[in-house]
Amino acid sequence: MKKILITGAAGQIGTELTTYLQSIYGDDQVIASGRHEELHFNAIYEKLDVLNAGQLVEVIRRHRVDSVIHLAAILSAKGESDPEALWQINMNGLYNVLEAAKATSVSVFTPSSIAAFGPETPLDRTPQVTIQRPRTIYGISKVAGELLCDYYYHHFDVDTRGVRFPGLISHEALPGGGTTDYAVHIFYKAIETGGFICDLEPKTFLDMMYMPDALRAIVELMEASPTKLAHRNAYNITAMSFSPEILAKEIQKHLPNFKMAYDINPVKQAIADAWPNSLDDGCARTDWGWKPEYDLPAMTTHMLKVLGAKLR
Ligand code: AKB
Repeated sequence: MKKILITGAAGQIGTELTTYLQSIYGDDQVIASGRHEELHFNAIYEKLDVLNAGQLVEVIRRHRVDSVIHLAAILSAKGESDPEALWQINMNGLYNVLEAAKATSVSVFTPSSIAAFGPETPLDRTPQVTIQRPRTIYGISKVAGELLCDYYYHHFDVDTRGVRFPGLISHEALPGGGTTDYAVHIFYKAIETGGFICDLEPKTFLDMMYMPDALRAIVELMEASPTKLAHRNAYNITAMSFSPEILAKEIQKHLPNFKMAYDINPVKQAIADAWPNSLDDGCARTDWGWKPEYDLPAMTTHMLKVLGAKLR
């Protein structure tokens, strides 16, 4: 990657990815973009709506972009309350990005998700290639998006790359409207109030990853030799798998008075129950050397340290 355009740069991933890419490729090499007038951090910024196909091509050409990291999307729980908006942004946005890539020869990274699996998928050590019959509109958009990336790679020679992200835990920007959001909010509440009301049941296992690993995964996959990549839809990647009660116990090792209560959100619980307990990320490890650095204890220690310094 040399000159990179990020869509959805104000979101949970984009906020940190912008500064991370600037630190590797240089401040002038990263174009952050989004639908807002401007961003609060230091970066070249374009007000850009991914639903505006012509503007996408114009921005790519004007900045001589060679790689697009396409992050603009609506997440799982929010999508269930407005499926039409989700389809518009997630599907038509990706379609426009892939069409722009076909016209300008840029490479494209777009994240898929554990949401691309469903109740018929094997739940434990979920393989790279398996049954994908999700029942959320978000999951359906992710499967369709994976297939679309495959299609543009095979038919139009577009260099498409992607990963199936698990829940992402971070301390810069909050996630919005996801099923795995509890694993971020819990840290804020643990520090601010000493207690947290969790909207998923105590034994709900889901894959998770700390943001530094997620950012590194994007760069490592985009920099991998194309000849090594057997999968152009999206690679399973994971770093840890835990349930709310396990995360609460880990936090209590640092904050012994931390208390967890439960008030289950039925929409989120149904979504989480249909997602894998743990992914098999063997193909990513073999093809491009994927290896996470943060497990549950390391992530918890780091989150509490950084957020503690920020919030106290
Ligand atoms: C969500 O919960 O919707 C996202 C995801 C796993 O894709 N964090």
